[in-house]
Amino acid sequence: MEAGKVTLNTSMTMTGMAPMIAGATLTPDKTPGRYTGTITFPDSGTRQVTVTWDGPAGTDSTKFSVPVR
Ligand SMILES: [Cu+2]
Repeated sequence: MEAGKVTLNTSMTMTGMAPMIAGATLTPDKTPGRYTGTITFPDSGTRQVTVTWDGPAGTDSTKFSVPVR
């Protein structure tokens, strides 16, 4: 499947702080259907990750949580 433009956004809710937001644009890997990107987090903790894609099949997104150590 060709997903077109794929972006990844993360946010972390911390008490007493504005949400920490970080994002990246993903690029196609050698394996079809796989995308890679690099992102750096200044601290550890659980991130809410949203991946959005925009391609011939339309626009959609998915959300999940990732622990950062
Ligand atoms: Cu944080």
